[in-house]
Amino acid sequence: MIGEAVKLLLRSRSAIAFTGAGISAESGVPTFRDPNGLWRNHKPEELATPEAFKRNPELVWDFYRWRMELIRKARPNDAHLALAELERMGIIRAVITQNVDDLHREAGTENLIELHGNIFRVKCTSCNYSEDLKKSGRLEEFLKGNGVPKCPNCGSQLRPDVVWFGEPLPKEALEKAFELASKADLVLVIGTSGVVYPAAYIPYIVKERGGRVIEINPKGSGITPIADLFIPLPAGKAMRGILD
Ligand code: BJW
Ligand code: ZN
Repeated sequence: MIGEAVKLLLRSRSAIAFTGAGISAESGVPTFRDPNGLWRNHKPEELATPEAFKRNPELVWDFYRWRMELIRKARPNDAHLALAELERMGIIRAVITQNVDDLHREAGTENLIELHGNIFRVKCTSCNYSEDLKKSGRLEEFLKGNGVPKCPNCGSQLRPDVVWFGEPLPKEALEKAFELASKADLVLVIGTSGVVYPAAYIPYIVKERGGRVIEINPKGSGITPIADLFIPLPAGKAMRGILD
């Protein structure tokens, strides 16, 4: 199975990777829809909405501070590192991720498209203020804080710069992702349940244009029915096998 994946990758000319929360599971970052994805008895999908933020911004900020703390301590695993290596080898062109955890960047992936934002960025709910907390050096200060942080520019509430349900994806990132998908002859789909749109269209676009779909996921997903090759293994193990 791994041998077949290697053969397809080596034969491809414009492969891309499409990743979801499962690729970071082995780094200790909980996924959204697996049984351990609960925080204080709330489903993450009930907290990652504009309605939840309006209703209870303190609760949503508690959830994001908890995740930021957890993600900050996480390190890229063999799957993130292997994708960066495949990019350096010229085998994959880009990584399109739904993850907000920055682990692909830390692993060294250069052509990275983040469809759902980045957890280390915040933005104002009123003006166009935005801040990258890793770059500004204010991450510690943020994590120590309580309640809802305020915009230094206008005093309104700040929110995480991530995409919640019902919100549009960043235009440029989505266009670039669709463009790459429409030109790709192979997509390596890793660790996503493939149920959240428009991101989940990506493998379908590749397939529709005659490209191959390789999926790595210990369980089946919304993408499995169109996979040419399904590898039922954890991401780290499968990607180590592919690189060896
Ligand atoms: C392993 C593993 C291991 C475990 N190795 N694998 C078309 C059809 C139907 C609905 C819609 C549609 N178009 C839009 C919608 C509505 C909605 C949607 O998709 N709903 C469906 C759920 C029904 N989409 C939206 O609302 C999107 N916006 C939108 O469409 O806007 C339109 C608009 C246009 C113009 C103006 C206004 C509006 C936005 C979606 C935003 C998603 N946001 C989140 C939160 C991000 C912030 C944060 O992180 O806090 O994104 S929700 C959450 O789901 C997160 C993820 O990126 C996303 C996908 O989840 P993912 O990554 O697949 O994780 P899991 O947990 O589901 O799966 C993990 C997988 O890993 C599993 O399969 C495991 O088996 C596997 N795994 N261990 C490999 N070791
Ligand atoms: Zn502001």
